[in-house]
Amino acid sequence: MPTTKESMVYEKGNLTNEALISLYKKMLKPRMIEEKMLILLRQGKISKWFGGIGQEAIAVGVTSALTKDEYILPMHRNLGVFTTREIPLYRLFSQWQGKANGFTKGRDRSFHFGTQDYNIVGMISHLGPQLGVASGIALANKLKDSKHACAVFTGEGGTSEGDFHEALNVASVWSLPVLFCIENNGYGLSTPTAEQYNCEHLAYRGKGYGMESHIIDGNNILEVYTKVSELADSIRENPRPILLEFKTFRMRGHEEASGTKYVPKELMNAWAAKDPIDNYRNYLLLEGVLTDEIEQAFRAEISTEINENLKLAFDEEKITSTKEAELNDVYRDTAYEEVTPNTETKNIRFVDAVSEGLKQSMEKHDDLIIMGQDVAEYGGVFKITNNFINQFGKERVRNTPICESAIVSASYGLSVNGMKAVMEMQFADFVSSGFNPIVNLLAKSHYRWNQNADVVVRMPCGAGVGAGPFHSQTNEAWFTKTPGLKVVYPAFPYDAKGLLATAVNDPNPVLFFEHKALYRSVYQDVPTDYYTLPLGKASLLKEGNDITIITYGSAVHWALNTLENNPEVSADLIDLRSLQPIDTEAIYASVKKTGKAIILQEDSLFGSISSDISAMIMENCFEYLDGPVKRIASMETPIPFDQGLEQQYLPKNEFEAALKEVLDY
Ligand SMILES: Cc1ncc(C[n+]2csc(CCOP(=O)(O)OP(=O)(O)O)c2C)c(N)n1
Repeated sequence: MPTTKESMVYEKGNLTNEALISLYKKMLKPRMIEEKMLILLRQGKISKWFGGIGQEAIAVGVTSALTKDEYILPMHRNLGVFTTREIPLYRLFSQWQGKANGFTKGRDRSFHFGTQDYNIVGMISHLGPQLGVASGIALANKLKDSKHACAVFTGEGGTSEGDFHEALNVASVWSLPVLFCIENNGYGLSTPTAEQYNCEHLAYRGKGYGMESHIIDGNNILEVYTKVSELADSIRENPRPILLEFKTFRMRGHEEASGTKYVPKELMNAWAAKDPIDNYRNYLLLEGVLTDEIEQAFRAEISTEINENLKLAFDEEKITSTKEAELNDVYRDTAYEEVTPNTETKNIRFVDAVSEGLKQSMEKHDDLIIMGQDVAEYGGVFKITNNFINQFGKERVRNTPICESAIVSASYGLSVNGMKAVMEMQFADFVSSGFNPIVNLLAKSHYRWNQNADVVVRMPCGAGVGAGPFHSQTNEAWFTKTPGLKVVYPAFPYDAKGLLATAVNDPNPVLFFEHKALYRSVYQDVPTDYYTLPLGKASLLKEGNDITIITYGSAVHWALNTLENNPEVSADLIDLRSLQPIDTEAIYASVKKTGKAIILQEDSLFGSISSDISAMIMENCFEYLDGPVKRIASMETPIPFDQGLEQQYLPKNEFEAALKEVLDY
């Protein structure tokens, strides 16, 4: 059961006077910075401010309890984390002004940044994914046996997100050394706790997760520091997650401009009396540890530091960049490492090629972890990881609970902590449950703070197997739209194996689409050795003069079939193989030669790849065209279950007529 404390009583235990006073100074600094920010805000010199006044004991106490090489994942009110890790203030000020000495090159605001130099991983606005990232970081710590703890923050509002549940559940099932720190400060924007959750204490939820939990007076620095120090020591030795609920109060508006009108005055007054700094100062004065002179000296020193650093930040030029520089920073630069296979081949299925590529990547990268539902003993629903645990063990081939969002976030956490992850979506359709961290966390990470996401998400996708609206989608267009993601979509076993190896080597996030209907129907002679193939290079499957057919995935086989049945058609057949990056050069060269283009895809039409390819051809090859570009795609409905309806939905049977129509134009 969690323990509570009714009033603020300071118990110094074995702490030396030096330690006591250091904690005071560490709290004073963020408070004085915030007071300065409020003045600058009134003067119109800064734009927005999310205040943590009154909550300093939590950020400072937790950060002080961790070692500097342990990761900490703060939220928007945790200035004390950044100052306690001793980030030079001018860098923080520059960050808030969007200047180059900050941490995001003007690309993200306020506390939305991380820095590996200080082992801090910043939040994204969506709050919840932060918790799953901590689980991933802790997993890497555990696998490396680093004996490191890790702490992550959330507000009580953030605990209502599904990510909270997923991250805590995973951490508990896997016994990951994370301190989950809830700052319960009474309000989530204007929403009071009674409208946020319906239990007495959030810490009680720990029991439901099979997790130890504690309630801590978040305004009492000594209680925070001593309790968290003890618990951090404990999880370093005996890895497990612990849920901590810090009781505190938000003394300012959600952000400064929104005010606190909705907060009853009595509540404000009651919590003002519990101010963590005033109370601790009084205690230290009574103990004779602090004197007015020391206090004045601290204030003068911090004030000078703030002013000097503010001057540096204000004097710094506004940031400028070029479109080219911005575009070049979306992805981590990666030198493609070509590995050519020996000549020995074996005739295998698509599914075997994926499995072999993955297995050989596991052999090549000791730090590669596979995660997914039922991937361990069961071998995955498509048996891609069959027998993997015998060779690599259950630590590296991990069954996950059903929690796509937390596993995507945890994959990112592994990457932050220096490892690699391949996550298997059981079906590509279920990626919608992990959509947020893919498009917001993985995709934007390198651009925002130069942190790559070394994650491959495997996506068994596609129709043709009569599996209905939730097991048949080909949803690549959800991701090709998002800068920062790579999207690969092979159509043959040889390509699947080599491209998967490259996707794993690539330090950027890659969505790797594997068409289920091809798994067991397409065979090819595939090199038995490990080899790689470059991303962003299409393959020209057939050469002809009259038309260019552009396609990928399962539709490649429909096109091949159509050409086989119509030997008189002289066409270039381009299998894109990868959609982001996309091989525009191959497309343009072919269209300029043939003067006609038709794009065939399995996805439904509107807002899809074919639309963009069509537009790009118009923009870049217009003068070479002898006819309108044609797009052939599935119907604008969900994918139906009945095989007859599914066939009607798919564009397979319309292709031949459309091809002839364009040829005859
Ligand atoms: C997914 C999502 N929904 C809504 C918001 C808007 N929003 C930002 S902070 C916030 C309140 C958060 O409350 P809490 O987690 O208790 O943290 P606090 O601000 O009180 O420290 C809201 C609603 C958001 N950022 N992300």
